[in-house]
Amino acid sequence: MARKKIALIGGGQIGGVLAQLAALRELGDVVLFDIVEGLPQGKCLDIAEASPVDGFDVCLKGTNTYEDIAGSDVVIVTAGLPRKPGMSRDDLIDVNSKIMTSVAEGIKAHAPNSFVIVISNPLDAMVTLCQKVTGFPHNRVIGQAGVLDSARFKAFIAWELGVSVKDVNAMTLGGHGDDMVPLVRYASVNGIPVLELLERKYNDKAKAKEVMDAMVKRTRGAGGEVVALLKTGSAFYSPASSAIAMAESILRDQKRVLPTCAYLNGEFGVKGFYVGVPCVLGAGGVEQILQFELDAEEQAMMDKSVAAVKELVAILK
Ligand code: A3D
Repeated sequence: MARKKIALIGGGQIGGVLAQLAALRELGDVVLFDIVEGLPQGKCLDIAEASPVDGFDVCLKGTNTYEDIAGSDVVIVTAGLPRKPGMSRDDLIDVNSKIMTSVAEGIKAHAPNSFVIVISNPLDAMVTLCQKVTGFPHNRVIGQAGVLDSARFKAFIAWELGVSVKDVNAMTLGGHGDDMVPLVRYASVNGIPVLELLERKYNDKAKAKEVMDAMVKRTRGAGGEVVALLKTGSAFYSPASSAIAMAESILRDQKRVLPTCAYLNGEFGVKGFYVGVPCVLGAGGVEQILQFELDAEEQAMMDKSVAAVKELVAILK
C-alpha cells in the first residue's frame, strides 16, 4: 500500500514542528511548502537527517511550488502572519485573507481530493474562506483551534488538582477568540466533576468557583499569554501537536472525538457558519457532529461566541 502524503502549507514556526511530528509518527511522506526560498528545503533536510537517529522511514520534501503537493491526502495550512504583543487574532484578517486565498487556490488546483485542516488566524474566518475558495465539501475543510483550547483547559485543571493530564476530560466550544466557551459543567477527572473535586479540595464552594473561573479566564487568554512571553510570535508547539492529532484521526480512520472548527447546519442553533464543536474525525473527514444539551448559561456564551465569528466572517465579504 502506498504511503499517505501530507502537505504543509507554511513552513514557519508551526509548519516546521508539524513536519517533524508527522515524520516522527510516520503519518506519511511530508511536503513542506513556503514562499520563502530555502526555508522549507532547509527545515526538511534538517528533520530528514535526524531520521536515522529517530528511526522514521518517510520522505520529507521542502518546496516553493504547488505541483509538489499533488496527491496529498491531508493538507495543513499555517501560511499567514502570527500576532505580536498587543494584537488580537482579528487584526490579522486583511493580510491573512489575501494569503489564504492564494493558498486555497493552490490546494484546489493541485490537491483536489485532500482533506484540509486550517490553523491560520483568525481561525474561524480563515476556514470559511478556505472552503469557499476551494469549493471542497464542508466535511473536507476544517479548522484546528478546539483541540488546543481544550488541551490548555485540561492542562490547567490537571496542574490545579495535581493529577495526570491523561485523566482530565474537558472541552471548549465556539469560536477561537476571547469568547470561546470552556465547558465547566462537563469537565471531569475520569468522570468525576472537576467542580466537585475543587469544592472538596478547598472545602468551600465560593473558593472552588473562583478557582474554576480563573482557569476559564486563563484558557480564554492562553494564546495571548504565550504571545506576551515570546514577544516575536505566537504559540507553535501546541498548535502543531493539536493539528497532528486531527490529521492522524483522519489518516488512520481513528474516529476520535475532537473539538473541531466545523461547518454547522443547524447544530447548536447555528446554521451556515464554521464554529468549534465536537466532531468524529475519520476517513470521511467530519463524519459526525456530536450534539448535546447546553444549559441556558452555556447557550448564551455559545451565542455570544458565534456572534463574534459572524462579525468576523462579515468582514470577508
Ligand atoms: P510564522 O512562523 O510566521 O509562519 C508563517 C509562514 O507562512 C512563514 O514562513 C511565511 O513565509 C509563510 N507564508 C506567508 N505567505 C505565504 C503564502 N502566500 N503561501 C505560503 N506560505 C506563506 O507563523 P506561525 O507558524 O507561528 O503561525 C502561523 C499561523 O497560525 C498564524 O496565522 C497564527 O496566528 C496561527 N496560529 C493559530 C493557532 C490556532 O490555534 C488556531 C495557534 C497559533 C498560531
